[in-house]
Amino acid sequence: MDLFNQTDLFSTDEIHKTTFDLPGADITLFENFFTTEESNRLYNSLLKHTCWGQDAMTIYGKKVNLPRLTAWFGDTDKTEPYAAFNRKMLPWNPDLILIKERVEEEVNVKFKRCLLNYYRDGKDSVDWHQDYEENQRKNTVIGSVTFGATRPFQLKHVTRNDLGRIAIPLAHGSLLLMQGATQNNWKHKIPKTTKQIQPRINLTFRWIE
Ligand SMILES: O=C(O)CCC(=O)C(=O)O
Ligand SMILES: [Mn+2]
Repeated sequence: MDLFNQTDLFSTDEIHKTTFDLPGADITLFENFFTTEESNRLYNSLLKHTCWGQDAMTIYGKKVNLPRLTAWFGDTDKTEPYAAFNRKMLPWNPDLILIKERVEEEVNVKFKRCLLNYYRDGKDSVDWHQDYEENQRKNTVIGSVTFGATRPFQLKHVTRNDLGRIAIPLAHGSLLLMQGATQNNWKHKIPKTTKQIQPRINLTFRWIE
């Protein structure tokens, strides 16, 4: 299935790097970080071979399913608390090792784990949040890789409303690096949309225990 072939005559598979000048953030986008051919293969393979699970959150004593499917991978098979839920962490597989090593070439860290999110359609989303625990957010690295539909990655500063919202479109084969104190100063989300869109897979590589 080649759903995400670029049809634009002028587009190429060249990596395009953009840095965002936002206060208290260190964010770089690499478009075409993976070629269209690699991205199509990885999208299909991850979609088919990942053991996708339905996590839930408890809100006011009521169990509510997260609006997306997830899977955790990492260095060990320790359980990882996430969104008030314990999901088993699965060992790395060849697709994830390939992606992880390519991302690691751009940053001076070795990632310890990765959260996969599968957004089946426009109703799937992730609400405003910051990554990592509160006491860890001042110096972190997140490597966020997208395959499938382009969705806007919205950012808003934790305290400064005057800065407004920023939306970075994360396209098939892109890498978004968030470093330094980004998680401490900015929240992010993937909003829902009523548009008919293709599914999307996002991988966030993390390095703190
Ligand atoms: O899907 C995305 O681009 C973001 C996912 C995310 O923020 C998370 O899993 O923490
Ligand atoms: Mn996040």
